[in-house]
Amino acid sequence: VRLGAEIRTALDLGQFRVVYQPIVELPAGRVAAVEALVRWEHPVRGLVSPAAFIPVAERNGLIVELGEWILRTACHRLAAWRAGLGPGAPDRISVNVSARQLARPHFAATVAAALADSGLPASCLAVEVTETAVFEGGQAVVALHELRALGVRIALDDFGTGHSSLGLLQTVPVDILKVDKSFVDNVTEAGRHTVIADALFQVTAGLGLTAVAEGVETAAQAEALQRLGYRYLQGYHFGRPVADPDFAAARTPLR
Ligand code: G
Ligand code: G
Ligand code: MN
Ligand code: NA
Repeated sequence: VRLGAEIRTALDLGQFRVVYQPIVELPAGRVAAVEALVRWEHPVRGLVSPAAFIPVAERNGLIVELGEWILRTACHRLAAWRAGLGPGAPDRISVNVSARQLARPHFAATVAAALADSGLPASCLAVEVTETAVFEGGQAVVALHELRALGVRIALDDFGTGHSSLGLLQTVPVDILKVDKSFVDNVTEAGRHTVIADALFQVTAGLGLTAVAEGVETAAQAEALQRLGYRYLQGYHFGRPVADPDFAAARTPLR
């Protein structure tokens, strides 16, 4: 109840921050992309997790304004890195988008405006959506086609955990599958998770899509995923989400 009203104030007072987590490309360990993740620096409550306030913002509708601010901040940030670091900057930034944002008419126009204002090429942006957000088709899927037409990449987030259906991959425009952490957790052992992580990679590769494994916390997991064919990995093993990642830091990806 309280939190909902406070989100409005927080937007006005500029209490939200965006942090960036590396998505690493094997075998070299280059930071190929970053995922933008929002944080709330609350003056009293301290750092409030998006898991706590994003659902509230979705219910009270403020996710639309907050989401647009995150999108604009992220686009400007990558544009600045490209200007400052040249080829040392990541190729792409990935921004989480809620179902409610995607379902609004003109979402693609909002994205186009954020790209134009920042000067970021559309090919440098990916939007991360959940299976649940696009499961029912409708305006959300229309928006994805419009984003695709702009040149923006589409990533399906938390893949394998939502209203999953591989049939979705036939009806929804998708470029990137983010394989959920739950399949990565036990990927070092023979078992169900490993079989599924293997199968998801095969489907992704067979369809010409890019697979990103999420929540990689150990070198052993990274090694196991690489053996299955995964080239793009994300997780605490490679870097936590931070305000200012060091893209040049030497990496030993599998150690
Ligand atoms: O970053 P963290 O693990 O704390 O995020 C928790 C949840 O909040 C995840 O489901 C993540 O996708 C979501 N989240 C984080 N940042 C954003 C954002 O900018 N927009 C939306 N819609 N969700 C976000
Ligand atoms: O739903 P989504 O995949 O967007 O959520 C990403 C969330 O996962 C973020 O909150 C981020 O902080 C968190 N995260 C990223 N890497 C790891 C990891 O290696 N382990 C754990 N436990 N969480 C992670
Ligand atoms: Mn995500
Ligand atoms: Na995810």
